Amino acid sequence: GQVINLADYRPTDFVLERVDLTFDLDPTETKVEARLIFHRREGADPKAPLVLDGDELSLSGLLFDQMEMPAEQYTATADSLAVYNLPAADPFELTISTIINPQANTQLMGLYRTSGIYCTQCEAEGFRRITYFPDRPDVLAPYTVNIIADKAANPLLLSNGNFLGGAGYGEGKHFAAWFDPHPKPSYLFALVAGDLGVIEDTFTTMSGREVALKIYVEHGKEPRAAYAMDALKRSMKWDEEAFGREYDLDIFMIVAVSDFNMGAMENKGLNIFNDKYVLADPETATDADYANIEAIIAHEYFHNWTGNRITCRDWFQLCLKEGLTVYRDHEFSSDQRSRPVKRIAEVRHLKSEQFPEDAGPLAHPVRPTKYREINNFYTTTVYEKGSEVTRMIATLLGNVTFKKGMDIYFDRHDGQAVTIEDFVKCFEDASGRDLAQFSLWYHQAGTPLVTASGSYDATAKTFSLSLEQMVPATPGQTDKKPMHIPLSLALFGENGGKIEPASVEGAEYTGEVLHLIGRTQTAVFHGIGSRPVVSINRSFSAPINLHLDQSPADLALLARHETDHFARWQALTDLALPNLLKAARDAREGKAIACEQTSIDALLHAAADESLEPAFRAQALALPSESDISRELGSNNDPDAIHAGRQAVMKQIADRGIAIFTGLFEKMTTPGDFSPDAKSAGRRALRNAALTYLSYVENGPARAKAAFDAANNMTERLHALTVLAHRFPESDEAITALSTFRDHFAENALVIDKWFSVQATIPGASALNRVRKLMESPLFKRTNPNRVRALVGTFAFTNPTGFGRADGEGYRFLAREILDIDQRNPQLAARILTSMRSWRSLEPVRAGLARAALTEIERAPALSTDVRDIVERTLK
Ligand code: BAL
Ligand code: ZN
Repeated sequence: GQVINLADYRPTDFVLERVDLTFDLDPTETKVEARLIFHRREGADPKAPLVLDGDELSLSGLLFDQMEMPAEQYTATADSLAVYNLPAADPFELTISTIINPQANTQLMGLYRTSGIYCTQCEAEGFRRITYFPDRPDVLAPYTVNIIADKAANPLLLSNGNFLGGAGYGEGKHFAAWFDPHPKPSYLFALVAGDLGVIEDTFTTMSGREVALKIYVEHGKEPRAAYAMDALKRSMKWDEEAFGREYDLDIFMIVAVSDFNMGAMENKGLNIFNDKYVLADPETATDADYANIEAIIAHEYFHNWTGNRITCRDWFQLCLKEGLTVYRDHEFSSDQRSRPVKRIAEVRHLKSEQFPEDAGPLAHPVRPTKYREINNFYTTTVYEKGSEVTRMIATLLGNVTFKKGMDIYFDRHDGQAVTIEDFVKCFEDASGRDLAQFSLWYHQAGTPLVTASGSYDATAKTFSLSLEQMVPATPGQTDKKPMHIPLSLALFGENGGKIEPASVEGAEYTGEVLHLIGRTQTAVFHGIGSRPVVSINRSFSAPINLHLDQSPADLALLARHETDHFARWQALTDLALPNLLKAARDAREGKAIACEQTSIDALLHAAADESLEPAFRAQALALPSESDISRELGSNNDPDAIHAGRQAVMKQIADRGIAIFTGLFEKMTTPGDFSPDAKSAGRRALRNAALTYLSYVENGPARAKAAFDAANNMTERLHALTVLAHRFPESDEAITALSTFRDHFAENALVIDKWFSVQATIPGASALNRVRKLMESPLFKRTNPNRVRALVGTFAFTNPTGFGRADGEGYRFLAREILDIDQRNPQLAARILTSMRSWRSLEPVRAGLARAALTEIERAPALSTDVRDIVERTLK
């Protein structure tokens, strides 16, 4: 794996005009014939050879314009095919034959087998495992695909685009032909063959065309695809209404498979999904599952315009399609559900996943400039921070101008492979604003820290807000320039009413957005009649860390009166956090832990406030997680102390709020038929939060056990099981509930994943032995990525006291597992290994043990490029 640099980008010497693929499918010996028509690009070196990418391929035939290619005119290796003496200008056809083994493909990249069906995953560089090809996103062509296969085993033969026709093919075989008229890069190629069930529907587009919709799942699972179909139709409608984007083929297909590295894949007209993000029913899916399905169905569908019609010039531009499409799916979910609650969930996710990445050894810009393994750049920085950057453009320009910029983008670049610069230019043209400084968000890694302090002058009736920004150093970037930071900001009076300034000096302040552009800047608000309480970064308008000293009383005022409910939640979090940090420090020193009362009262006030939606109240009650606390502490972290401190704070809140929690637990039921809508989900979330707190007061498993037995939906059942297992792991109630749950759902892989995850997250040093034992269970399947993530991934990512136990055994365990997984599936191994990214912020003993485990991985022979890249960057 050598380093690829953005600066080295240049277009191909040859233009690909057409692709004609024929697959003769066989589990271990699939014959692939690729007929490719090329011509030399105008102005390209007339002597340059054509060099195609391969990966573990062997060439079984090569024709030039249907004639055998002389051996001296090409060289073929497992990872490339170079062809010499090609025409200077005329088009020519190469026919490339390869034989591949889908059954042996455990990497799940290229063409592979899962539960008896054939499927593909080509992004980013999987197509080169199928045939030699210019496997890069700026090579776009229309594809014809012919699939030949045994008819009984594979009644279904699918590929991208529109169905051309099919027929028998002798000896029990049949074939089907597909044509995709939209030029596409190879990473969007897909093929599926096998025997699957289907649910069908139609969608009539805004111009009146009828599109056939099909979702394919394993036989018998059809009813569980109904919600995904509903989400798909809502997504198609929303993209027409919100962005004016219509679907462009006669058919849109989704196939759900059980072995998949990613969440899902946006292949043109034929999305392939991890079945976790398709299948749901009231009995087996949680509210979070429903919300994820809705979001991911939408995300992949939205890629049809942001990703497929307009794609990336090179993989450095990954955020061009991912950041933008995440932004679009966030907007969709916000419109379908509660916008502030969705925003809170987004920010929680960003802070718990992306902020640690940006603060650690794996930090990289949203638009990186170099990589060794592109698979390792499907990160929360590219996706979630990329989405935040798009969101900031909308905040800076306002929604109307933002949409105008999007229209320019769609008009100007349809059918092209473009860059972030092309994208940003559309918004400069729409607004007349210079976005050069703003573009640093794409190029500078690290979470900016904004330090703010306000002072009120009663005589002058002015409020001065001093702001200072600092972008921390990150690997390869030590000198940072000041960024253009849009801070949504408002002032509130002592009575809770909003104060409108007469004018603002020292900073642009338009539409309640303050533009911070200097390293330091002071904004003076005039006409302020009484001391204001300032609310900064409302709706989390910029992905920054904010330091602003506010008194508990001021925060409590915002928690009650902010009109932006995200900011209310932020105020509650800001009230809780110092208590949690202090509790962690006190626990470390063996001191008694006591909470500051204002914070508890504000929290309980929000919990009991019936004018607030239940989903919001549940978010308010979910305190910052243990990893949030360690991120805030920053260094010298002891996971046991953080855990003990947080538990003590929970207990104090529970003791004081017992009446409120008892009331909520009784009242927040959802009688009648199950409905996954956001409102009902909010009631369940609040009821579950109450159950958690009550387990601290009652200190016994009885209530959770009763809730487990009485639950008529997975959200409450799984939560009750979690409370039992996490709070009372040794109790008979927990042990019985875990085995009842396992036996009842043994046939449902997605529920069994949950059963593994609940146990992987039981706090404390004994978790490791539990995980080891679970790996010996007949239900544990090493070849299934969902199962490995559910047990090993969840343990490493979300069990700080179990994984980070003081003797370092958790880290050693992970090292061995990574080496084992890497043999089969490097992408999966590398992803789970990123759970070690914050090792330097541990206290010295644990940090030393973590380093030793990482070093053990680094020294192992025959590491994949994926794992080598992560381990070396993590240790550097
Ligand atoms: N493109 C890979 C999966 C996704 O982000 O949609
Ligand atoms: Zn995506």
